[in-house]
Amino acid sequence: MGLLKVSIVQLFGFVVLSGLLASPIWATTQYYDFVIEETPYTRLCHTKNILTVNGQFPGPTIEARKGDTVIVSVHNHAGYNITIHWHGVDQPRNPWSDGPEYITQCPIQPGANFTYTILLSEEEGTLWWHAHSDWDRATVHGAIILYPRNGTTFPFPQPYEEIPIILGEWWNANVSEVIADALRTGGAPQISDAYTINGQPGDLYSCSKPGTFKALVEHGKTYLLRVVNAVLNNEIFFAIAGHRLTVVGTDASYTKPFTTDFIMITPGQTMDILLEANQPVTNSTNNRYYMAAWVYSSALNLPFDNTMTTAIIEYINGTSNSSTSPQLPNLPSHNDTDSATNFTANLRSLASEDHPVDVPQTIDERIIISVSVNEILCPNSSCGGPNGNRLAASLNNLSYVLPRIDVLDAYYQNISGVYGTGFPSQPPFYFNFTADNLPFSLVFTRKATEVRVLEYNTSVEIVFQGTNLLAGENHPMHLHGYRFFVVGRGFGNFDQGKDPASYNFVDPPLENTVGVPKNGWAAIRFRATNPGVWFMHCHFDRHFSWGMDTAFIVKNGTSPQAQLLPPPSNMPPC
Ligand SMILES: *[C@@H]1O[C@H](CO)[C@@H](O)[C@H](O)[C@H]1NC(C)=O
Ligand SMILES: *[C@@H]1O[C@H](CO)[C@@H](O)[C@H](O)[C@H]1NC(C)=O
Ligand SMILES: *[C@@H]1O[C@H](CO)[C@@H](O)[C@H](O)[C@H]1NC(C)=O
Ligand SMILES: *[C@@H]1O[C@H](CO)[C@@H](O)[C@H](O)[C@H]1NC(C)=O
Ligand SMILES: *[C@@H]1O[C@H](CO)[C@@H](O)[C@H](O)[C@H]1NC(C)=O
Ligand SMILES: *[C@@H]1O[C@H](CO)[C@@H](O)[C@H](O)[C@H]1NC(C)=O
Ligand SMILES: *[C@@H]1O[C@H](CO)[C@@H](O)[C@H](O)[C@H]1NC(C)=O
Ligand SMILES: *[C@@H]1O[C@H](CO)[C@@H](O)[C@H](O)[C@H]1NC(C)=O
Ligand SMILES: *[C@@H]1O[C@H](CO)[C@@H](O)[C@H](O)[C@H]1NC(C)=O
Ligand SMILES: *[C@@H]1O[C@H](CO)[C@@H](O)[C@H](O)[C@H]1NC(C)=O
Ligand SMILES: *[C@@H]1O[C@H](CO)[C@@H](O)[C@H](O)[C@H]1NC(C)=O
Ligand SMILES: *[C@@H]1O[C@H](CO)[C@@H](O)[C@H](O)[C@H]1NC(C)=O
Ligand SMILES: [Cu+2]
Repeated sequence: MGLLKVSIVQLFGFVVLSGLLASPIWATTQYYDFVIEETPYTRLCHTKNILTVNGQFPGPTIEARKGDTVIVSVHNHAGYNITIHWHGVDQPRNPWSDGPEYITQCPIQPGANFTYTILLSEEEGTLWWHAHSDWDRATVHGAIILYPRNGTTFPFPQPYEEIPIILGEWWNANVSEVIADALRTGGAPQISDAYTINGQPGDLYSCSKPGTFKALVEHGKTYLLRVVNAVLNNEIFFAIAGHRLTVVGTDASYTKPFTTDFIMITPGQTMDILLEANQPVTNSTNNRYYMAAWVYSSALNLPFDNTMTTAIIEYINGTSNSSTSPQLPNLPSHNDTDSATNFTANLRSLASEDHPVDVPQTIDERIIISVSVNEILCPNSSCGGPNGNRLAASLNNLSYVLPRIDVLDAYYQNISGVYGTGFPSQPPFYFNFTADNLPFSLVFTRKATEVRVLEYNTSVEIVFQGTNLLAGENHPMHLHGYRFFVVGRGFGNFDQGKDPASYNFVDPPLENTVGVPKNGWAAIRFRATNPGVWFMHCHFDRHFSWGMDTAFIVKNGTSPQAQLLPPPSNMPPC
């Protein structure tokens, strides 16, 4: 495709959509209706009402091509406030449709509706959407599949078929009550009862065998697995018995293909994986293979749901023998940090001529953020957390509190008293963040609603520094409105003098969620060219609920193309 042709299209090819948004002529617009409902579902021998979209769990898949626009009308027919987030979509200049409750919008209240405009730009591969209010995303989520633009192809041979793999986490209890109870008592939330693949726990759980997800494959064909980790509180190891996995993309960005026996995926991340159906089908006992997933638990001594979810790959033409169990894959042990680290280190951007990278080589601002699980003092020592205190979590020792009206509205309309702009660019106190034993006095944090303001076009580096306060563990940090290059990761304390020398500026992965290693650090870079209010938070929902969050306000630039779009007329009121 000639450069000249592209620039002509860009010069002359814009059509006006909804009177506001310009869109190139090769792009199309898709429309979806999402009805939020409470729907009875039976899993693990229990029937309960769950929140769904259009009665489905997982919810409907959105399919589009790179650069398209997707319009989703959300109608709330349930008894809950709700919002929807389009996870990993940059939404250029359009934070109005990003979704996080009390950050960019007020919730869609029962009986109300809101129409989201999802502006796709550079994303290509797999993303997902999920509720961004309380823990509603446990059941309100689905895949977003972004095909190459017409006239372009995958940077790998066309797969025969695609298989979505959405990993979820299931409670027999009412999920709203699980988090509400935890926040009331100050203790840790009740752990889940199962993990799910495409909504099903699978054969190894009680009452689950009949519904187990099964993918039929044909010997000799290659399949594209689109894996989404929609689990709430845990990182996951995933593997398929008898097969190796070739990772070709993550977070809607292509990677250099690499072949592995298992993947480690954090909540919020997606992975595109080629599966070659290369096992023989000539005998009757081996035409079915389990795919399986369980937790990678980086923290020592924290209780977690250690069950295993499975689904089945079945070769057609083989003889199915239902009295023989398929083989199980070997998953790394729950505490195998080496395997998790080695896997993650293999993720590299494709960085080809057709998929170049544009890593900021120099930065205007480095922001160092300590990431901690904390306590808040309970005066009567009778809260449910450690030492009779209340569990909390923080970034740079501030535990974020959601305001009563959204930050975007307050910013846009200049309403004072909603948020402060004092989120610090450094941890307020330097200590040996990852030491085995830390003074107890450091474990406390305080609540605040502080954001950080960035000038348009600032080249930013963020170093997330994990700490060993209460429990060192991995934290999947997610930034809205941007994808970022993960230029460095390491264990121990980040060393400003030494560590940047080992950054990868050649082919770092482009992600929207980065796993910050347990008792370690991760460095990301991006250029602040998307004006708006953009949430940043840990994608473990318990940490998110405890305040491991902040937001960036990126100011308007000078040209009209560097400024916020106007708000839609039907923003939900508070
Ligand atoms: C969950 O519990 C809350 C609070 O008790 C209740 O209002 C809600 O209807 C329950 N949700 C479902 C889906 O049953
Ligand atoms: C959506 O809500 C608006 C009020 O904000 C209302 O006028 C409209 O009828 C609603 N549409 C539907 C389909 O419910
Ligand atoms: C994309 O290509 C398909 C088939 O090649 C065609 O049916 C479709 O109309 C094209 N869409 C656009 C927006 O050009
Ligand atoms: C079935 O195929 C597998 C894999 O090739 C082989 O290891 C096994 O021995 C075969 N079993 C029988 C009964 O032929
Ligand atoms: C199915 O497997 C069982 C147990 O391994 C075996 O006894 C039986 O002969 C098999 N049936 C067929 C049709 O292969
Ligand atoms: C990891 O778990 C295994 C048991 O599954 C245990 O033997 C081993 O000591 C653990 N390793 C660490 C570092 O805790
Ligand atoms: C991880 O990678 C290192 C260095 O490549 C290697 O020495 C180690 O054995 C690997 N560990 C695991 C568990 O794969
Ligand atoms: C202890 O204090 C907390 C508030 O800090 C309160 O919620 C709780 O009810 C109190 N418990 C008792 C037993 O007084
Ligand atoms: C920080 O703590 C780690 C782990 O306990 C220890 O190995 C390291 O020596 C400490 N660093 C300093 C500078 O004290
Ligand atoms: C965090 O702030 C609290 C006070 O709000 C203080 O008690 C604590 O020592 C601080 N911890 C760190 C690690 O800075
Ligand atoms: C940013 O630019 C838009 C479009 O020109 C304008 O409406 C808005 O007031 C500007 N400032 C802020 C804070 O959004
Ligand atoms: C629902 O949202 C409205 C508007 O922000 C708020 O006033 C109300 O308290 C919320 N309801 C619940 C149950 O959180
Ligand atoms: Cu976390």
